[in-house]
Amino acid sequence: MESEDHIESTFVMIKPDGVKRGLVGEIISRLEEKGLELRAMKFKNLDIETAKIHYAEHVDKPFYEHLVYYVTSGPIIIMAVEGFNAVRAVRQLVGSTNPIEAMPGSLRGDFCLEQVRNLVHAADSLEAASRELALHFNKDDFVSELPVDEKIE
Ligand code: 3AN
Repeated sequence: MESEDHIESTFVMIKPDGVKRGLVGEIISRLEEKGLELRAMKFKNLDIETAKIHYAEHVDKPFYEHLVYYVTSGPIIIMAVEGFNAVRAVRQLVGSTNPIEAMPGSLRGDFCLEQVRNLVHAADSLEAASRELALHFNKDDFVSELPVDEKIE
């Protein structure tokens, strides 16, 4: 079920092509500039077992093996991102699955051409976000809201 107008947490992954091409800063900036906040972040290599679980819904698709191979082929960044209607907000920033159809101004629209190597993954529903956050993070990976308006003496 899609949520309506409230604070949500969603799962975002910068895929190996995004890391390799040096687009980590750009992607995180887009999220931050939108007003979304990071709650957890890891720089890691994804193991094959976790990649298969993450993409389980695509197990019967012809691109599944290639997708699992690709997403485990180099380091990735995974993030928990929080904000108002975060699931839909991040999907809009990311753009359509096929980068050729993704709108200019979206990350995929601006920075990639191919369907498999499409830069960034973002959960497509609140249910998917909960499932993916639980798959990739532990409870103690999350930070609570920072008092950014207070000076640290
Ligand atoms: P999205 O990442 O936009 O939610 P999904 O969940 O349909 O898209 O697909 C998951 C991933 O599978 C995509 N990010 C892309 O890397 C790959 N993929 C999806 N459709 C295709 C396709 N037709 N050919 C090749 N790869 C695909």
